[in-house]
Amino acid sequence: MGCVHEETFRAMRQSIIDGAPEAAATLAQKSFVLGIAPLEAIDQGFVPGMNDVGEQFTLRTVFLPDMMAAAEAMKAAMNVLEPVLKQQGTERPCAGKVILGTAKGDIHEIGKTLVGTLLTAHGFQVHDLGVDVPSDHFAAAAADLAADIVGVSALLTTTMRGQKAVVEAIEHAGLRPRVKVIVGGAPVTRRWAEEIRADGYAKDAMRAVALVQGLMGSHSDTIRVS
Ligand code: B12
Repeated sequence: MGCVHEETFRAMRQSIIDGAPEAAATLAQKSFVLGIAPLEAIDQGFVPGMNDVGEQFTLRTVFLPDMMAAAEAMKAAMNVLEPVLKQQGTERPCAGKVILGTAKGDIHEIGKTLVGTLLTAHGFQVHDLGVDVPSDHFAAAAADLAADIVGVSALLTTTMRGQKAVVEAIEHAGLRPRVKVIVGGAPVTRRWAEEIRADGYAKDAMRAVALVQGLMGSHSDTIRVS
């Protein structure tokens, strides 16, 4: 027996594969009426569509314009779902300050933005530096805004080294260990995070929230002990 929303999820996935922003936005709206939680729509409907397009790109059965159209459709869906996700965090006391951005040379923003939205929904104050961010900008922002956590996203194997550069920049600025650096993005692994001495890694946005909550916990522990 399939899930009752299986057909809607399939249509969501297809709207991304088709690169159809209007269909994606309409389906996102429809999810509210059907009682599908925004995160469920993202995880089970829209993101599998992005993954499908990515796989087909590797197999050369779709090309760059298709991937761009898919990203536009994803953004259209997120524009509808994001305000609802964020709303959940507005009345909470600030749980911590997080700076987010995509590593230098990398313009993939969807995953990073989703992590930011979920952190906001869980009461964190998020400053999004955008895409293609040089490592020293992360360090400068961390100092200026007195951030607790800096999160660096990388979707290309070639831009992962930008994450290492951020760890080093935060260290050179004398901000470690107070400021924690976390990393993520499709090619990033726990092993890579350990290798570059990042403070944490998460595979998806929900796990990123748990990671940040954990690090904020250990942060106040450190203060208590010292
Ligand atoms: C959409 C897309 C694009 C769009 C981006 C649009 C945009 N505005 O973001 C466009 C078309 C512009 C694009 C361009 C390119 N892309 Co592209 N793209 C993708 C695609 C299909 C989906 C990425 C995505 O949005 N996924 C959905 C989100 C929700 O998932 P996510 O990003 O992984 O994020 C989640 C987690 O990783 C994690 N996370 C993410 N960031 C962070 C940060 C922290 C701190 C934490 C804790 C967690 C975390 O949480 C997120 C939410 O759950 C992927 C394939 C794939 N499946 O990854 C290829 C892919 C990443 N692209 C690829 C390539 C090659 C390119 C180009 C070089 C193509 C070209 N020839 O020009 C360019 C590079 C441009 C550049 N300089 O950055 C390759 C990378 C190969 C590699 N190993 O390096 C991939 C894997 C496709 C493939 N199979 O070959 N791309």
